[in-house]
Amino acid sequence: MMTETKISSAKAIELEDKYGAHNYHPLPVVLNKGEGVYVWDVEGKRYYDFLSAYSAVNQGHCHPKIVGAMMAQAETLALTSRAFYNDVLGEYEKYVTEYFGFDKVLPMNTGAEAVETAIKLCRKWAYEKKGVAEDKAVIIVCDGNFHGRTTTIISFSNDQDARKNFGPFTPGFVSIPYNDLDALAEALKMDNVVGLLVEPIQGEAGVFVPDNGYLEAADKMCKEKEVLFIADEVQTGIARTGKLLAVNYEDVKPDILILGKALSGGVYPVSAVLANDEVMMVIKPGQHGSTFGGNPIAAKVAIAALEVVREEKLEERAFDLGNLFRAEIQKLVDESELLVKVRGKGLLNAIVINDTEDSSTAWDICIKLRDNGLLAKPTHGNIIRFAPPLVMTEEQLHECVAIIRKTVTEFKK
Ligand code: IF1
Repeated sequence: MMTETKISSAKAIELEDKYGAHNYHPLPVVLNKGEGVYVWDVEGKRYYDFLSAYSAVNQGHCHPKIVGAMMAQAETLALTSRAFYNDVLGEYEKYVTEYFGFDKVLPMNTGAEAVETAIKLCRKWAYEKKGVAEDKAVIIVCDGNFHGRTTTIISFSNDQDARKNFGPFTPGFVSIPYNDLDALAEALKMDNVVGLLVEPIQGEAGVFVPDNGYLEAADKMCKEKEVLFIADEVQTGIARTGKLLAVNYEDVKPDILILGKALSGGVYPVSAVLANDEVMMVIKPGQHGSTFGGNPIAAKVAIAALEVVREEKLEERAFDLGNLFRAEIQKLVDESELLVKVRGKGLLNAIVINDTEDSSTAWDICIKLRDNGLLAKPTHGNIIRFAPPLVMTEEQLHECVAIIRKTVTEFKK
């Protein structure tokens, strides 16, 4: 019987460095187990996971109900493609559309695929329903956006790392300042504007929470101009911010809703685009799709992942624990020269470090956090995102706050 050879951290890192593309710069820790709010490294050290795979494991690592649903379906019928029907996709489509209140869902796999799908839907709706001249559609996006890494999506990014030397770029996008209704009003005066694609909270930009009322006013302005409000809730959705969707903090009903990441609890790539028939029915057979989109495993996994959100009251937990977390970290901000502010909603938070964007301070703090048993990673430069699984208990959160406090107070630049 093959004995499992335990690989050392150094060896694992060496293999990735030698045989893997260098498209990431991971924190130097090699994980081999995850359970709930914890992950373990190959040397057996336990950590609190304060990144949650960028908000994909809201339900906690390897949630037994979700893993169980995946295993059961995987040993029954894993993939049919959409060339044929299967007995679980329709059940999932009914469940997820009723769960979020839309007529229909177009199932995909990754967040970027879902964003691309939303862009195609919006454009096609504009040409076929709104009467915009073909190839003239303009979609408004916001400065500082992150919607994925495909060539079209990075075409409207203003992050040089994400777009430099990947041109030529896809036309048809206009970028305006985030959280700026005057800029939106100006952009909506342009001809052929057909959609606004926006993150309800800008995650990668550093957990930028817009002013209260921004989303509702933007949604209203779009509806008045017959422009589709497209909410990218890939990172902010599925209870992460203390509501099922971040847009639920305001009276906002997106025309197109984009979901991903925690739609599967982090066990499997599942994403989805939801819309009402007026928009969704512009797509006809053969006009869009994906080999794995809506596969039986994804369908069963997503149902289980969404059931867990309700059964374990993850919205309420994220809301309450988030308030507790920010209150505790605010005390540290008030005491420490190193911290400028804490911001966020629910359990999507970030601290701004008192140093320049190009300093290594945020990274160095994350290294010390790792040594103290908590894993987090900087977003841009001097901002550290804190996003633990939503299944955390209050006691565990206090322990994590203590680790952050200890690390910050002992930190020497
Ligand atoms: C990486 C960032 C977070 C997203 C929003 C769509 C997507 C994402 C709001 C695309 C994905 C991931 C991608 C991952 C790191 C992570 C990330 F740092 F890149 F920006 F979370 F903030 N919309 N975000 O946040 O979903 O195709 O990845 O499934 O690319 O490094 P995906």
